Amino acid sequence: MHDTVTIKDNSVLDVEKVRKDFPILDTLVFGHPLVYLDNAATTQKPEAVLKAMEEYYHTINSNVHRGVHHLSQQATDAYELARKKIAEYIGAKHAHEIIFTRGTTESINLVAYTFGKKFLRPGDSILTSGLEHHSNIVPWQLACEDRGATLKVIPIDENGELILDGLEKLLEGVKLVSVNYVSNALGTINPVREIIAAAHRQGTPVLLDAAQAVQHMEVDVQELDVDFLAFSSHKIYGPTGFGVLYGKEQWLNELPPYQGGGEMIKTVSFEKTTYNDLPYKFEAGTPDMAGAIGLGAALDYIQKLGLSTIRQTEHNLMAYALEALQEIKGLRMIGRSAHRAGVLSFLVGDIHPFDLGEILDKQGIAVRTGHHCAQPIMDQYCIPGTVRASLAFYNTPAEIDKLVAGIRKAATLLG
Ligand code: C6P
Repeated sequence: MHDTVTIKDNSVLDVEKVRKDFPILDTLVFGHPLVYLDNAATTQKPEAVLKAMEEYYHTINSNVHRGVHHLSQQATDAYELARKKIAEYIGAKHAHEIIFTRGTTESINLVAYTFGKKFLRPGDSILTSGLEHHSNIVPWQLACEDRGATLKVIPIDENGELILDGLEKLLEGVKLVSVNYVSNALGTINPVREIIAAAHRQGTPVLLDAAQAVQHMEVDVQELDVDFLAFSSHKIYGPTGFGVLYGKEQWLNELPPYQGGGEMIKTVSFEKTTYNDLPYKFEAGTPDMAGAIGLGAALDYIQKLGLSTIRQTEHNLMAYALEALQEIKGLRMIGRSAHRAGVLSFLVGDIHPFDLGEILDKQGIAVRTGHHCAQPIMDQYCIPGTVRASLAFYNTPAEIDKLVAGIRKAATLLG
């Protein structure tokens, strides 16, 4: 059973108009108009996000939750409004279930550390998958090492899809399941509903790494019934260095604090410290106010365009790109799931991905090459890495044509 994403209407974006919102897309690279196809690494920021952050620093910059003075109140209101917007965007029941972090990596580390400390015992295990980014592997390895637990892995097949046949058996002794919604290396959309349902039948919580999902499709934490969810602002048109951890209230209340400092406390004495309520218990120190406000503005922007319209626009572009790339002689798609979002990973003949990426760069085409922080996937395919073109709604069929022409040129030069 695969996750199907319902597209509510068939409307598509006026991409030429939308592109005007992203000033950086007019950049020339080596004399060529930039073709930005590295959106899975980070997306470009619309003017509305840049403006919101600039306005914050120009007009209300001050520390939040600390001052009675006017600016501090205004900054606090803007900051907490952003939390509400984020909660609404992912369908959280309460704004206090949204913890602000530095990104997906920190969100997963927070859960791995605190959940490990509270719940992991020698002989227990954590279940992840063979399709993960390093940031959904290494934090769990650290927690398992620390607690004498083991890390188990859902295997993948040659199409880059999870093999769920043995899932019930794999779940035995598992204290938490942590998988991604969409693979950053192959673009596979994982059947997360099936995984969550199976885990919950055994009373096991699930963390979803949604770093490559929330910008492409509707993600509703209550409908998914997921226990934790992590994503990064910079991959959803917001600023870098800012991210989100969603957790169900009862889970967040059970976990111990992650870092100590200001804001996360209620009272401090040398004898005993008591901790703050959610979400502040997990937010030690002065937070990134402009980051929160920037992400809030990014979500406003996306919602104005319409997530189902974005989804349909990207779906059409993906179909166009898949067909066009497959016409290239010697091109091998890595990951062949029919359920994919955002990402096209491939190799061409014997050309090293890095060499291909360099030649594309000289033509103004930005792609990512290498293992994409997902080395176990590359090991599975016995390859050093891939060339990855990753799409956003502001990309065009004409840009895909340039990518195809660029690859053909590289193949002639290097083949
Ligand atoms: N993937 C890519 O080029 P941070 O770095 O914390 O914002 O996100 C980490 C992360 C976690 N999970 C997934 C599925 C991801 O794709 C990423 C980031 C980027 O694929 C940079 S390595």
